[in-house]
Amino acid sequence: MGDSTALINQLDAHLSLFSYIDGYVPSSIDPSVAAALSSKEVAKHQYVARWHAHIEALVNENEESFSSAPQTSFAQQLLKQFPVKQSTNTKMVASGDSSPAVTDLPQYILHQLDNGEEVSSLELASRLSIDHQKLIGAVKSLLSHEGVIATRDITEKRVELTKEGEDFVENGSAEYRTFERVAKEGGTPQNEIMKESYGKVGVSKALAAGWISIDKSAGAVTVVRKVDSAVDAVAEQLKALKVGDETKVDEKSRTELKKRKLISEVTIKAVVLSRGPSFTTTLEKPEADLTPEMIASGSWKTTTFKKYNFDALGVQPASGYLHPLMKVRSEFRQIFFQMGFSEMPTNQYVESSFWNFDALFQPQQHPARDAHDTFFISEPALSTKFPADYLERVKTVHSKGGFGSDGYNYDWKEEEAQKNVMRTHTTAVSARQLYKLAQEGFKPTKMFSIDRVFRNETLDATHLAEFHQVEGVIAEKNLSLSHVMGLFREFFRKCGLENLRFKPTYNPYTEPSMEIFAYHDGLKKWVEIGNSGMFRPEMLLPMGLPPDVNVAGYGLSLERPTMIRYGIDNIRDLFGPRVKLEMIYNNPICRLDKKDD
Ligand code: FB9
Repeated sequence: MGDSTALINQLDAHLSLFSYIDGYVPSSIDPSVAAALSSKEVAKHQYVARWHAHIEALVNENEESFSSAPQTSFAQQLLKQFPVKQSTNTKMVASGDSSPAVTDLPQYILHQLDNGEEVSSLELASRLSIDHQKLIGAVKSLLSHEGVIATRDITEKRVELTKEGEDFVENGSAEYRTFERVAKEGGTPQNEIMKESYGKVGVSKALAAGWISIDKSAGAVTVVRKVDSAVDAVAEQLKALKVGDETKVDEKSRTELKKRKLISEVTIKAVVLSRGPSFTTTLEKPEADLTPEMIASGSWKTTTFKKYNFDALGVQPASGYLHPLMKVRSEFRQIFFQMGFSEMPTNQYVESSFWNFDALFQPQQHPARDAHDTFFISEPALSTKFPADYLERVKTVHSKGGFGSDGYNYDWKEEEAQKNVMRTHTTAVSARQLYKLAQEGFKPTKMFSIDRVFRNETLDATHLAEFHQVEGVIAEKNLSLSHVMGLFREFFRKCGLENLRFKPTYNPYTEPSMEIFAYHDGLKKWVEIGNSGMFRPEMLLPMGLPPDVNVAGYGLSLERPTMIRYGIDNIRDLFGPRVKLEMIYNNPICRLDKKDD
């Protein structure tokens, strides 16, 4: 990566630290650096683009906001990297001094045009030895005064020195430096010279110029001088071109310099200026604001107001951004609401083992219930408030069975159920809501939840210790598996997934249970998109739900669809301290049902 690109990235990063209005103070060299950057380079970088447009706007508006601006250290770095383009005999502005002579550039231009002749912006800039872009800035602010001046776009081919050309001007051409050294040392071992950055080209060019020769007589191959003195014509030519004195260098030499990548031809966009239909040399500063006094006095009728610059960049509103996960969440919420689901309250991460496991008929010795999978809370360690009668029924169905079930036939302990945990699934919330539904009197219900769940799992590229579970619960009399499969099809169709397959699986709280797979056209493979099942009667009947009511549940994550939707393959780039804010700022809108292009 070229160092200029590196520095542009650095500039972009540097500028990204500032929201414009109250942050960044442009320095006096900003306009020059802005001018030095090609629009192609600028366009690639959001903050450089915003800075560039801002500098341009400021230059057009009132250039004094730069002349006084201090040269920030970053500016100095920039300048080293982006030496200001040398137009004909212009003095370097890097040293922070803006062009001393003309303070009011627009006024100066009007005086130049007062003689009725046309003049090119390049000509004016060289006359004033100021940066051409600076002059263009003043022209633009003059153009904001209707009809005062007229401009005609022109392009001019200009020769510019490349970095190496600049170096030759600075330190002499490679061949001349070679000759100098050989002359000073009275002969130099060739391999010594070759170590120099200018060595290889220097020797071949100095040989070609007849300034040196190779002496193989003594052991080491030595380069010796062949002439008493030499003139560094190349450096002279480059100096002439640098100050725009192109006449001093004939076509042949110019071609040679181009071939040696010491100069490059650039096309400069410029304008020819002339008097406009309502030309005047006395510009009255257009009013920017319409004041109550103007209205009261009626002076607004004769006052010229500054034209609104609708191209001016507005103040980037400091706005919030939705994290992609939240965008996908709102997609799922819309789909659930469209399908008549109501949202369950999930604002409690800490759950008792009773609601997280026991209520779901998950036995107390189930592996998921030990600290390897579940985060247990040390303070407050226990919950003690449970609906006593319901707890009894849960105890019974676990230990002895009932409702046609054998149960697990073990000694169910209330103290185990009291242990607080970070909920491992939002199915705990479903259990609470189903119990509430039973207590309030059953009615057909569809509920969903989307929120964080916590599992003490081994971390890898797709697993963190927490993820967002999306869960749907459907409770209806005589609800069958086919109903549910139909509903899953409709749900995932709205997620843009048409081709589903169901694979039997096991969950402690559902029987039958199914994993859901979908063929993902983008990934060209079958993807596991969720898990589901019919909640067991041992879970539902102790709650007091009518025996003919069946309840289906299904769940998936938010992270997986988001990673697929946004092409993120490591969950740490989606969630957590490593997330790049840019990803948050620039991630596109999420339309689950739209085929990702
Ligand atoms: O999200 C998952 N996969 C998925 C979902 C959508 C999707 O959309 C694409 C844009 C098109 C792509 C992929 N999974 C569930 C499947 C797998 O990723 C799985 O490996 C990981 N699962 C998580 C649990 O990991 C331990 C995802 C998470 C999950 C699994 C099960 C449930 C919820 C989340 C459940 C349940 C359930 C079952 C019965 C009754 C009630 C709830």
